Amino acid sequence: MLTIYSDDHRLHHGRCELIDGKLMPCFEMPSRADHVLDQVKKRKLGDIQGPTDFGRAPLLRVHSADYLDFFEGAWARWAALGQEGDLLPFTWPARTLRQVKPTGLHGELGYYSFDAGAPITAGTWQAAYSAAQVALTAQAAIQQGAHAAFALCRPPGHHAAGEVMGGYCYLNNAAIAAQAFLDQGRRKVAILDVDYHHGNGTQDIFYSRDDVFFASIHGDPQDEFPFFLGYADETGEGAGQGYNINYPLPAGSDWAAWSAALEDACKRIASYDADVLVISLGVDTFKDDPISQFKLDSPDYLEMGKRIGQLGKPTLFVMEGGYAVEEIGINAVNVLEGFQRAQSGAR
Ligand code: OKP
Ligand code: ZN
Repeated sequence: MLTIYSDDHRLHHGRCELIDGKLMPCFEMPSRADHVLDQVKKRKLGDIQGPTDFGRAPLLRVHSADYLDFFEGAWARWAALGQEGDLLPFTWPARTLRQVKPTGLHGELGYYSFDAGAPITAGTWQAAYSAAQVALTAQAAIQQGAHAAFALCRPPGHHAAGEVMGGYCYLNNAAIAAQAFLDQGRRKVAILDVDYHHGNGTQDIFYSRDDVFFASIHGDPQDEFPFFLGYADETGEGAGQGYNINYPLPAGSDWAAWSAALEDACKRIASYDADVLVISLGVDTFKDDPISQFKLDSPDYLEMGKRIGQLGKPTLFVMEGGYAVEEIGINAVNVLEGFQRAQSGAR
């Protein structure tokens, strides 16, 4: 399987995040991608190539021009104020406030974000832009005939909506790739989000559409980030009614519970009859993940990949979360190897 990777991810290195009332070093750190790349090499998954630059046009199919312009220019505005620390939002237009877009930096940042978990640093735009190109390059490989490809994206993307950053995410790599498939002639795309956290951004982007089926298996938002989306009664709206499915699972869920949700999701994806499959591949479902509450073990990821492979669809894997840094590579590559085993078994 081809892997697409860019060193540009290193340009994004947030300093800290607020966890349990304490400022902690960001869990979403550059070494995450290093560990995944190491395993890709060590286990000889296949070729590793850099991204092609497809420009802004495919990003604009998912994100607004105003949002992209703000994100690209935000650091320069912050630096012009003499600031060197990370740029972080701290006020949002919640209920009782107006959905106005202020002209000042902090107001605009609050307007374009939903939490304080997505710090903007000097290199964040370039890293996120390159991650989106990584996803698009892997997507192009599938469009050109590859059965599968791995987009080793960092920063992740599935919490980012059309005009909102948050949850370590800025540009929705999986959504941008899914939209590119449609723009290049595919008629139906299924996105399966296996990250521990609900893919609220992806859901929102495609919620009223029937050309993208979205399924997400995640920690119950009653008690888990992102709290305000990801419930089982969110099934799509308008033309998108019936094309969104959420599987919120309780803390402590193990492979038995998780794989039952996967089985249902796979049956739904099969009956949707997608032309192509995009996997939002987070491995923060791992038992030792420092910010998550599921109990999957490393061999379970082989099974996960195998079940996904049995769908028999051209499949784009897009890296999302996973914070048990030592194991993230093992677990992510287990999914990819499991997928490949299912392919060779089918032939
Ligand atoms: C990004 B991805 C934990 C706070 C967690 C944000 C989590 C973002 C996860 N106390 N805050 O889906 O892996
Ligand atoms: Zn996650």
